Amino acid sequence: MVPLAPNPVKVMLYMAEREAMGVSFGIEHIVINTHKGLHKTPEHLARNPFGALPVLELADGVYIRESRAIIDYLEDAFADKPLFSKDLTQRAQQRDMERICDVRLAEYLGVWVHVYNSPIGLPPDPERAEALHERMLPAFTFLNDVLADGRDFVCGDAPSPADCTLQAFLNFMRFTGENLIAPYPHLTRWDDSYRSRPVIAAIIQP
Ligand SMILES: N[C@@H](CCC(=O)N[C@@H](CS)C(=O)NCC(=O)O)C(=O)O
Repeated sequence: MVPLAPNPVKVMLYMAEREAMGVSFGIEHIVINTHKGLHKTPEHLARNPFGALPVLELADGVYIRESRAIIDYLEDAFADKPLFSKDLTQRAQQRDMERICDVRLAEYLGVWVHVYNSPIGLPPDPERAEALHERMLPAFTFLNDVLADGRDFVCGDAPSPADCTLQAFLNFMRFTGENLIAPYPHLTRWDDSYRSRPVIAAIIQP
């Protein structure tokens, strides 16, 4: 994992949420420094041929290479005190919201960071940044509307993986020095309050 990249951070936030609930994973964290290109070494490509992070290695040597699949595995393997609700409808809503955060926001935001002001020094592309920003506007508006009722978390009064996905990518956005959510007061309130919780503040940048 790497403490800055959003997909590893998403899993780290998820694990922190569960650990705060008393779950003990006993999983060793290994940091792969992407600045130094260590995610493209033969050693890491053997774990994940796409050269991406995070990766979870299971006890039998199987690798899980997608952040959401890692979260789902940890939900199933450590089933006591899950982060997804046991209520069928609520669980479906939480999954729905997590996918919306990922597919309608995170996928664009992750690229936007690198073309706007890349923390690893990739060349800026203002035109592409603007086009990606436009793609994110419906998700920003949707999330701002959802949070307008003053709820503490994306899906109501308890944290869910949707909060982890959303926060991991907003945290990544902050490395650019730009704040795309400034026009969205309810989203901003959620962002401030979610990341100031000690369990989360211990992982992400202040
Ligand atoms: N869909 C994958 C995306 C993984 C991904 O793109 N991770 C980034 C870090 S946030 C990465 O390793 N990028 C380096 C690369 O792909 O070369 C997931 O959800 O885990």
